[in-house]
Amino acid sequence: MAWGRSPLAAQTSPQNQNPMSMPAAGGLTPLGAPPPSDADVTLRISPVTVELDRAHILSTIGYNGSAPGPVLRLREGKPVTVEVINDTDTPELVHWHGMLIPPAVDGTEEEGSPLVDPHSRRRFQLTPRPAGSRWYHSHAMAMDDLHKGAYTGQFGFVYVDGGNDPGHYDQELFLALRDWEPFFSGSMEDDDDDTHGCPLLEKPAVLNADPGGLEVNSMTYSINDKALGSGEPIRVREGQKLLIHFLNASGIENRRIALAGHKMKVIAMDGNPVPTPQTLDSIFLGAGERIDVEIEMNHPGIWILGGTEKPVRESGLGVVVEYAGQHQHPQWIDRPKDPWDYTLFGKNSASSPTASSPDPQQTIEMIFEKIPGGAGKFNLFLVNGKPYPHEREFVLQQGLRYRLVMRNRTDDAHPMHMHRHLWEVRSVNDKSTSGLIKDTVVVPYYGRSVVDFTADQPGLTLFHCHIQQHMDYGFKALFRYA
Ligand SMILES: [Cu+2]
Repeated sequence: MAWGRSPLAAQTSPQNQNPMSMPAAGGLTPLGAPPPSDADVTLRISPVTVELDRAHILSTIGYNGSAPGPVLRLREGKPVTVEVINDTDTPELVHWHGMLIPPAVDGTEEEGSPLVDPHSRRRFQLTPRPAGSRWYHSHAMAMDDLHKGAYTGQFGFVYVDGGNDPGHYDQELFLALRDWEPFFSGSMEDDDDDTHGCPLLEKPAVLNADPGGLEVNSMTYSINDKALGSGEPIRVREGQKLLIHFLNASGIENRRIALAGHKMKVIAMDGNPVPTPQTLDSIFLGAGERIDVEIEMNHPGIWILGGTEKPVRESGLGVVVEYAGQHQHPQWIDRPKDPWDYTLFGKNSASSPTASSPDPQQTIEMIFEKIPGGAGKFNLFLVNGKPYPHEREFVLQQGLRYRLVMRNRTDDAHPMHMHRHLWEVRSVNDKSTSGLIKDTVVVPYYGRSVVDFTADQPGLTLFHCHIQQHMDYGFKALFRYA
């Protein structure tokens, strides 16, 4: 498969898209291609095969015959009709992560979105907004079935065009980080955390010493649908400027990645431009997060773009970046990891001397706890002392500005996501910032994160950890509007 035809480089535009011409790349069989339809976007959920490399040809569930599904390019504010066809034997939900849309089309059972029943189809109309890098994925529960929900190939980018993209790039790429063939493990390698060494503001004085439950692990990785060394390289020329949209589409782990020999300028997080861009050796993405980077191609050679953890990279999480005219073996360079710190990207006194954000009118306190082995074979997660569901505990008044204080009293870093709303990050472990807008925030190991948001999207709103197993075993909450 040529690079330019990989599913995430092929950009479909609903305005001029013939559904039959959508790329069926990625799978060995084109059986999942959608039938003719007058919907703007057709997503067909069906079994697919994904050839990561010759040794790993997987069977999973995907969209339109591939995994990842097609990159959908939608126009901000222009309504689209989406037809979801479910060719599988289980009910499904397509969630539009990061979009400000009503619960009925958000693809979330807890919010009351309708299921797409097995072997049936359903139409949704939604108005994509705000502009930026969003994504779509299954929001089905998986519980102890590692062939459902976020463990499948049901994910893809949605890029919402705002019409004011300067576009001074030689190449624009969509790269999704993934793990495959998940399995249960009693001893999770803690290679995804990156928040150890932080102040442990929320560490309890007495720790629960019960043996932990089984966790979900993986040793098979890819970027898009190819393992490192398989598939075509990203071909570049000296002097080019790349725009790369990264997505951590894992339902299992947070990840740090780098491009050997190059720095990456972070310009947007979760699709929203950052107030203070930073140029870094590596970037960290919690499950569900997106980061947009610019890269100056100023170091000719053949390089690896991939996971900074060697076992992860060598098990597939990477892609080769090849300058024209170069012929050596792909190189990796280990670099010291700077601590990942969201507050660096917020407004600072230099960039915005008069920076001020609206003061919140109410504060919501949330305490996250883990009961080792509290869900039979698995761990149980609590929000304010209870697993989901809570009884009318988080009630919002429309129009008010809220402060959400997330206190993580567990030994994992959790990527917390709130549907249908935008968060402004205000502090991480008491280091304050403002102006950084996100929909998913990694709350550090035994740490504390504070975000503000305006209750301006009436209807039920799901809040949860984006690690599928944590969400399935208690780690979610529902916000209601009064
Ligand atoms: Cu979690």
